[in-house]
Amino acid sequence: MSTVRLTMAQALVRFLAAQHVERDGLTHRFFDGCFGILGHGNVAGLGQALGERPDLLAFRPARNEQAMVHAAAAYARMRNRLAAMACTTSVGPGATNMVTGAACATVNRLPVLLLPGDVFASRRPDPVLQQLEVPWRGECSVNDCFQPVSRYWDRVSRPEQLAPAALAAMRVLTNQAETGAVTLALPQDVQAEAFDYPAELFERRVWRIGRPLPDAGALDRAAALIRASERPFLVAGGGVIYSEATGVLARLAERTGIPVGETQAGKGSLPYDHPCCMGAVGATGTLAANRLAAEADLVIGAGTRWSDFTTGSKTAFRAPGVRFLNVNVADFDAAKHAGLSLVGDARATLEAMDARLAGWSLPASRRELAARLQGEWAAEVDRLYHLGHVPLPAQSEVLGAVNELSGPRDVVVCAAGSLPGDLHKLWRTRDAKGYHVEYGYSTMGYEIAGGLGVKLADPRRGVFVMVGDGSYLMMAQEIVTSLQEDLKLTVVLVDNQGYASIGALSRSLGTGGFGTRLLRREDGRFDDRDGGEPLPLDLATNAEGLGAHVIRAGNLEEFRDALLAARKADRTVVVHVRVDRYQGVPDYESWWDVPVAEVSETPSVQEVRRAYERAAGERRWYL
Ligand SMILES: Cc1ncc(C[n+]2csc(CCOP(=O)(O)OP(=O)(O)O)c2C)c(N)n1
Ligand SMILES: [Mg+2]
Repeated sequence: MSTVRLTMAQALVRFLAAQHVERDGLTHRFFDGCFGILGHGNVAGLGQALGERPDLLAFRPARNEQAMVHAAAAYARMRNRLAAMACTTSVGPGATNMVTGAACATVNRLPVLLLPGDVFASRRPDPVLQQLEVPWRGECSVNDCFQPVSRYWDRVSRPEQLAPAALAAMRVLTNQAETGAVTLALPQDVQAEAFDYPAELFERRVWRIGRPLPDAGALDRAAALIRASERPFLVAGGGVIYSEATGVLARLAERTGIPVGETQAGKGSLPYDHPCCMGAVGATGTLAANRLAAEADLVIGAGTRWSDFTTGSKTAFRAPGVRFLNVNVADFDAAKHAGLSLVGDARATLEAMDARLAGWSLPASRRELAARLQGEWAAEVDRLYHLGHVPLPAQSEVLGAVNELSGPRDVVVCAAGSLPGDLHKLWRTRDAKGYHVEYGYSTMGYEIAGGLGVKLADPRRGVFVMVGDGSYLMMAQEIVTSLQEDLKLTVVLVDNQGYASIGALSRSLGTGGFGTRLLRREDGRFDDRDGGEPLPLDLATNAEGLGAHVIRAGNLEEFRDALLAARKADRTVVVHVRVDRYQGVPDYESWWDVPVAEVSETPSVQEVRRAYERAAGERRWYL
């Protein structure tokens, strides 16, 4: 057997460079590079290995470990989970900074390979700098924190363990049902240790991503359910986009007339003006989708994990005998809501369904209803895009301007605050990859880092990052990385001086917006009332300091001009615009379950509690 003498870190780099995936006959490399921040724990191990062989795996230094995992997750999402990035860190804080990123990737079912440095496997110098000692468990380190947020977790405590650990990691990363964050904790002494690895480990390896189908019996039962339904409604989730099922979905919907609502990850499954596209469904849904959802007798979920935002906390689907039918590559999701479970690839399964539904379609009256609702919704979007709100514009107008002035293949990126809900309702998606809102974990700080990952995955597309002032303050530093990597982003910094979304939520719950405005502390209160002295923040100047080309827009007209000027800039642009904090987009016959205090001294809370109990009484079990 031929062997190669390498350090564990060198062996890992060689292995990663040799991994490929194949789907539908197309084969390409799985890893496009490695983000990292070096320190003790990886500088002499993986750092040495990456530095020695930049031809194998490109190293991309980042500014914050959490951010680099977001960038990696966004990259994988943009590549429909067929490619990924690795992330290397030092021990201790560098490592645990990735925990939030790992959770975010796992919630969103996106492959990222995390390589945190770890304390010495030998334990000879213990406790090393940044080691958190666990008095009752010698082999525990902070990297054990990654276990519940990873889909596979391992610690490579001997160099030869790399072979099984790396193969197990690849199985999970490329498994469409199981994928998410995969963590290989790498003790720093082992990274630098040499071993005679079998040469076979480094040979080109192709992981085949199939298109599994449910069994014929399940497909027959599903077709019978649909044929027997009078008011079916289909909910398209991220799985439709990842499996590239948008074409077959469009055909199926068009032929049968089944209207389609979209989740956050599934938005873009149909172009916004497709006759069956009812847009967003659920808590942040459109009136069109929510009306049809409410009366549906059969709800077909395709590639969705049924989050509470999609189901309106189990109030969106209201028909007395409503049944569910779930197409999902993961049986975990397919089984939800006591649905008829179709475990399979979304594209292959929808194709099989289409064939079984030959000759069947909904009566013209259902299509007419959908067309009328779609038309009414288009008018509502137009209204919100052009409110003429003064003196400050409304956020919906800023969003509308970005939509109208971006190209059909450009991508909008967002994650937390009031923007995701507004985007879900109002963004007119023209391309299956044009809408990128992280709303599985809704991580403040994902926005700019995520935009970086999107641009890296497809540099030919324009990338518009829409970020609130709160999220910007949490994580803006990857602007620097975008300059370093020459990845131009257009960042729209929507400044409403604080956490407006939570302020509005708080006011709706009777708690007056407490703690959600950026105010100088005044008599111990942090209420969201007018008055109070805002903190002297200048985020535009902050962005300038990070090297971005900054444009300050004082009103909507200037904002539109700024977007046009941003096109000509040769590096990342930040367009700063103030919007009216209190001019939100309404909800459309939807509800989201946020528990209200059962007892309180505050009359407004008592009143909201009574309304909460009434609304909560409408919740369904879907058993
Ligand atoms: C890391 C993280 N911390 C806290 C939250 C809870 N949260 C959701 S939105 C929000 C405020 C966001 O503020 P900003 O970005 O200014 O957007 P706005 O609400 O003003 O639209 C907070 C605190 C979160 N989603 N993520
Ligand atoms: Mg804000």
